[in-house]
Amino acid sequence: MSREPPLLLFEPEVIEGAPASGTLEPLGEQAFVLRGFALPSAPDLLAAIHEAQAAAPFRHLQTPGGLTMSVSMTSCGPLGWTSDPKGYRYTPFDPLTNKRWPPMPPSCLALAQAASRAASLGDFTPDACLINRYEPGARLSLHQDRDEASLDAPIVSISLGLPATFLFGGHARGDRQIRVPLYHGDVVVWGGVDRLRYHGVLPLKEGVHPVTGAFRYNLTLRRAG
Ligand code: MD6
Ligand code: FE
Repeated sequence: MSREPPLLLFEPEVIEGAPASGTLEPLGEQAFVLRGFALPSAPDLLAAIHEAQAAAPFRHLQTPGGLTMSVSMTSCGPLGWTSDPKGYRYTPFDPLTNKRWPPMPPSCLALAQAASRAASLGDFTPDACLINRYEPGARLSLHQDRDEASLDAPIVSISLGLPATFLFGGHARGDRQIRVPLYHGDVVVWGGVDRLRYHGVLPLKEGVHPVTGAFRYNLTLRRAG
């Protein structure tokens, strides 16, 4: 049987080497890649990252197991995600500066709401935006996102800069994973029955992106409180 053609969300825009912009690719029943969905907002999002990092610098967090994460992180919005030898949690204050996290930029909020609607996951008002910065070699090992108080809200994840390979598995750590290439401007949205699926990011390959240089950025918006 032939597959349905992908659903067009908006007028396509071409990026070299990347799948066609404007397509909605299913990863699960309630998990999708929205190709190129963040391209129109990319300049605003990158300016927002720049502003956030001036107030809340990127840092390599320690895991409860005592390892240093290869991805550097910061946050914006009312709640920020943090990790140290005592555990993972969301906090209203940045432990590095003891100040509130920088505000969530309107461009992030608007994009998260639009992406959730485009994926038929309903109204979404995130209160936390985790900002990940990958340099070549940085990776994120297989995990579930389960530190949020509202597990019924979806997660919206925006990729900017160098491409990465995203691993998307099942509900058990050992379940088979699919490999999903993510490019500048792609948005992953998942919720509902897929909300607790294991996922990770393979080590970032060396490269130079015209907009972000040697980095990949990922913004992950959640309802944490
Ligand atoms: C990343 N993303 O793409 C890491 N988590 O850099 C995540 O860990 C993630 O993309 C939950 C939902 C979507 C994600
Ligand atoms: Fe995650």
